[in-house]
Parts: sequence; C-alpha cells; structure tokens
Amino acid sequence: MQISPELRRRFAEANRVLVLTGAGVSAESGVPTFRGGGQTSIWKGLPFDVISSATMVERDLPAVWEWFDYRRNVLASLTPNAAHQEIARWQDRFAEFTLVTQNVDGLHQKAGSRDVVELHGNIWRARCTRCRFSHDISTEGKRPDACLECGNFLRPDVVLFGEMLPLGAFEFAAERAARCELCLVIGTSGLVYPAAGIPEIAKAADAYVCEVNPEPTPLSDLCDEVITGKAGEVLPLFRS
Ligand code: BV8
Repeated sequence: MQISPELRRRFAEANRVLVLTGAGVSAESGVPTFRGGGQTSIWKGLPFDVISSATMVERDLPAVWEWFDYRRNVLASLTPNAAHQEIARWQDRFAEFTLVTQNVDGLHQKAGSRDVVELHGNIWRARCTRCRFSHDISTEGKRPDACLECGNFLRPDVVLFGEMLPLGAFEFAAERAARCELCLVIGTSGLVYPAAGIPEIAKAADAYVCEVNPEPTPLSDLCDEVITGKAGEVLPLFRS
C-alpha cells in the first residue's frame, strides 16, 4: 500500500483539488457502511434503500424516523478517524480545495473540515415537509414532534432514493470537478448517482483521479491510480 511518486508530485504541486468521500471514510470510526454488509444494510426486513426512499416518507414516516433515530444513536458516540483528520488538514493546503461527501454523519465537520458539500444532506438536521424550515437535531434528547414554524410534520434533512439533491449542491460539485487537477475518490462504492458522476467529470477534464478503497469499484477503471487500502491507513501516507 503506497503512493506513487507521480501522485506524490501531483499532490505537492496541485492548486485545485477535489475529494469525494463515501461511507468508507467513516468505516474506521465504527459507522457501518451500506453495501459492505453490516447491520444497517437491512432494517426490520427492509433493505436500506427501501426504508431510505422518498416513497417511505409518504407511506410510513414514523418508520423512516425510527431508522434515522437509530442511526443517530449509533453515530452519537462515534468520532472522526484518521482519514477525516487528514482530509481536514488539507483544507488550507491548496489554492482551491473542495470536499464533496455522500455521507450524512457530519464527521468531516467534526474533524474540522469547512464548506463541506453534502450531496445527500445531514442526519443531524430535520426539515419541515411543508415549509422546509430546517431544525438542528444534533443535541441530545428528543427531537421536535412538529415544525417549530408551521406545525407540520418533520422529516430527516437527508436525500433519500428517488429524491433530488439539495439545490445547487451537485452543480457546484460538478463545476469544481471540471476545474480540479487532482481528484481523490475515497471510500465509495461508486454505485449511487449523480454523486458517482463527479469523478467522471474530473476525468473528462483531464484531472488525475485516484481511488482509495480496500476493494475495486465500478469507478476503478477510470482512475489513473488505485490505492488498495483503508482510508485511515492510506491518507496519512500523503503527509510524508
Ligand atoms: C436522484 C441518504 C434525481 C440516505 C443516500 C429511480 C428513481 C430515481 C432515481 C433513481 C432510480 N434508479 C436509480 C436512480 C438513481 C439513484 C441511484 O443512484 N440508485 C443507485 C443505487 C442505482 N439515485 C437517487 O435516487 C438520487 N437522486 O437521482 O435524483 C431523480 C429524482 C427523482 C426521479 C428521477 C431522478 C439520490 C441518491 C441519494 C440517496 N441517499 N443516502 C441515507 O443515508 O440513508 S445514498 C447512500 O448510498 C448513502 O448516502 C451513501 O453515501 C451512498 C453511496 O454509498 P457509499 O457512500 O459509496 O457507501 P457504500 O456502503 O455503498 O460503499 C462503501 C465503500 O467504502 C465500499 O466501496 C467499501 O469497499 C469502502 N470501504 C469500506 N471500508 C473502508 C472503505 N474505504 C476506505 N476505507 C475503509 N476503511
């Protein structure tokens, strides 16, 4: 498991860098991934992409809340790992640094990363199903039963399957991907779109694309370099 001299040179010389992360970057913090098995891939007999879907919000909002309350409880005691910390160190190292994440766990921000582009929202927020007012539910204790503004139902402020991404988030990430010189794809199975399209945009714009993952993904073939390993072990190697 090592970083090629080419990648080390590019990392040292780059002005514009984009990082795309997925659930794998939080795995070493103890956050179960979606597709690596683990106890979250099936919830009460429903595959996670069914419970985490737009139709379930209409069909059974209490079940959706039960799933997200469970996940918030799992996340509450977890902390950023070496991968989150290394990425946070890159924040001010480049003229233009863009961190795009598919994760909803907030661990990048906890590690000190700023201006994180959250393509799939954030589990520590709830939004009103009617007026879209956003509520912070990151503190301990009970979340509000209803919107504090208009009294309607709240839902997790997370993008579920079949739902549009937050307005402008993907467009901004795509614009940065089209300008970056180096794109690091860390801990994602590359299966969910439009997020998985970000490295494709970088590649089409002649960026050097590098994947960090213990196993191959559908994105591996488009990458200039694949580092097979865990993010928490690989990313500190960029330091030396
Ligand atoms: C959209 C939030 C436009 C909720 C998530 C039918 C109708 C509508 C859309 C579609 C459709 N059919 C297909 C689509 C598109 C769909 C999609 O892509 N489906 C896929 C599955 C085929 N996309 C959407 O629906 C998106 N919206 O397209 O809107 C639209 C709208 C309406 C109608 C038409 C079009 C919305 C997608 C967002 C869904 N929400 N999550 C929640 O969190 O519960 S997606 C979910 O998957 C998570 O957010 C997760 O982040 C994301 C991607 O997974 P990964 O992050 O990659 O995680 P995964 O577990 O898969 O992989 C982990 C990787 O880490 C592995 O490779 C593993 O090897 C590696 N790893 C493990 N340990 C480590 C490691 N790597 C490094 N270090 C380690 N230690």
